[in-house]
This record gives sequence, structure tokens and C-alpha cells, in this order.
Amino acid sequence: MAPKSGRQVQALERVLSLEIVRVTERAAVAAARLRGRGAEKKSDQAAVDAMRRELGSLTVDGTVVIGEGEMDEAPMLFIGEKVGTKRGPKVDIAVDPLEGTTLCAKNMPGAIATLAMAEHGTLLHAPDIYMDKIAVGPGYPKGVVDLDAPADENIRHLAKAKGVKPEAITAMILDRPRHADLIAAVRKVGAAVSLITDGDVAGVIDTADPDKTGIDIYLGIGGAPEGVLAAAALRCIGGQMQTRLIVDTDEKRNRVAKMGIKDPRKKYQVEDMVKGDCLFAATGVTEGRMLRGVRFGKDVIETETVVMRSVSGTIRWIRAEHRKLDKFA
Ligand code: VTB
Repeated sequence: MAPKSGRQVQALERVLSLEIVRVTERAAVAAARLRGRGAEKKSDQAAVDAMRRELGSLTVDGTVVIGEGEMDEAPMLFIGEKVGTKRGPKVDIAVDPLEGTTLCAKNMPGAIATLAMAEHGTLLHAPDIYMDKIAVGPGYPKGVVDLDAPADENIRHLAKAKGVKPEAITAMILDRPRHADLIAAVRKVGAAVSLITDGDVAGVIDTADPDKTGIDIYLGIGGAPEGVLAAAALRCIGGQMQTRLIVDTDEKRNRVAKMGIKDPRKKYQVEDMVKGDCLFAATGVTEGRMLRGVRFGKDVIETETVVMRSVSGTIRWIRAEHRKLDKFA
């Protein structure tokens, strides 16, 4: 097939940005039906099934590169699974059909259904292991913070660049014992720590709009798949993020190598995790700061989705009222 012109590709992409909204909407509604039921696995599976069904009708020749697991575990939406009608552009797809399964099971704020799509071969293929992360929003000089610098130094540099004292900086961190020293270091320099129980995709995105969210920096160790999804969002809205996979066993070294990663110690920037143009979408499952949760009315289901395009930097908030409810059956 003759290569498509830049304009054709852009047009396709524009259409796709609405199409991927449908995908995250479906997953969110499926998961939301099981909110607060204490059923992590069941709600995750419902989101996966719904997302997979909807991905099947997308006009793309897609490959899942961040998914629900590695091929030998044979889940749905496994890494390497082909999705779409195979007629459209060749794309890489990263999915987290239910980011925050625990949040959903407990009906706590912040569970989302999320997906990123990028030109084929441009998304980092990361296994489901831990990743060390640091992220700040747009408008700072490049390198204002560094994954390898001590937390107090990063907070001081960020405060200086923002023109405030460290006391005026708030860092978001996952509330885990592994972060005890990090939390102490951030507090020692005078900054505030905002702890979350789960959901660091939204946590990283929060840094993009500190005036609204009150979050200046994201720090700490979370999932690598979530890291790549967050990087796709930052590629669209701006901001800086550095990450490094935590490869501390031979088993992980093998999995990383199998994904084609040559240097497991590599420090990734946003541009290394998402090398080309991308789209990102997330729909709220439970109520959250970033997105409203799914609302079930008698004859209407309401969803709220954010969808972003890196090419234009446009961020759209799509509040949908669904009236043909059988599509969610
Ligand atoms: C991380 C984080 C996710 O789960 O994967 C976390 O990136 C799991 O951390 O956003 P633990 O293994 O310490 O529980 C989330 O918070 C939700 O999937």
C-alpha cells in the first residue's frame, strides 16, 4: 500500500480520537456496574471484555503493547494481541481497562478506564513490573528535576523554578511502606505530601495543572504499564517525566529482555516511552478529581472522558449521555 500523506494520517487520527472515547466509555460503564462490590477481579474482567469488544471495531491495524499481561498468561488484551479491523493505520495500543481496581471495588474516588494509541513501533513495550517515576507539569526548564537526584534537591529546584519556597510545593506519592523514606525526605525539606492509595496515571496527570489540582510533582514507584500511559498523556499536555524500570530479579531481567529492552537500567524521558504522535483517553469509573464517575439514570447513562491529541495539544472533555443502553449489554 502506498504510504499515506501526512494530512491523511492526521485526518485519520482526528477521527480516531473520538473512536477511542467509545472504547474507554464502554470499559468504564462495564466496570462501574460493579463499583463497591468488593470484586476487583470481576470488575477488571468486565472492563477488559467491554474494551476488547469495542477495540475490535476500530479502523486500525493495532497491536496491544501495554496490556493485561504477557502472552503466556493468555489473558484477553495480552501484550502482542492484534486488535482492530486491520484496515486502518498501524498503531500501538496501551490499555488499562480498569486503572484502580481496588478503588472500583471499594467505590473510592479515582478509578478510570484508560487507553493510549500511537504510531506503530513508538510506544515502550514495558512488562507489568514496577517503575520508578518522577513527573512535573509544563512550563519548567528541561531537567528541573531528575529521577536520580535526592528528593530534597528536586523539591528545592522545582520551588526555585516556580518562584516559591519549598513549603509551597506539594508532592503526590502512592501511600506504600516502600515510600516511607521518600515521604520523610519530601516533608523534611518543608514540602507537603499528598498521598494516594492507588491510581498513579491520574496522579502524574495532576501535575500538569497545579493551579487546579494543587499537585506540583509526582514521585515514587508504581506500575510500568501505568507509567507508559501517563507518559502518553504528558506527551499531549506537556510536562516532564523520567522513569526507570525496577529490574531486580533474573525472572524480571528475562521478561524485560523478551520485550526487546536492551538496557534494563535506562532512564526514560517522555519521548523515549512515547516516541511519536499519540492519542490518550480516560473515562471516569468512580467519581474523581479529574473525571466524574459513570452515572446510571433510569433511561440514560452518563460518562465523562478526557481525550488528548499530541499533534494539536488539544484536550477535550466529553460528557456523554447514552440513551441506547443495549450497547452496554
Ligand atoms: C501501581 C500504580 C497503579 O496500583 O501499579 C499500584 O501504578 C500497585 O502498587 O496506579 P502496589 O503493588 O504497591 O499495590 C495502582 O495504584 C492501581 O492499579
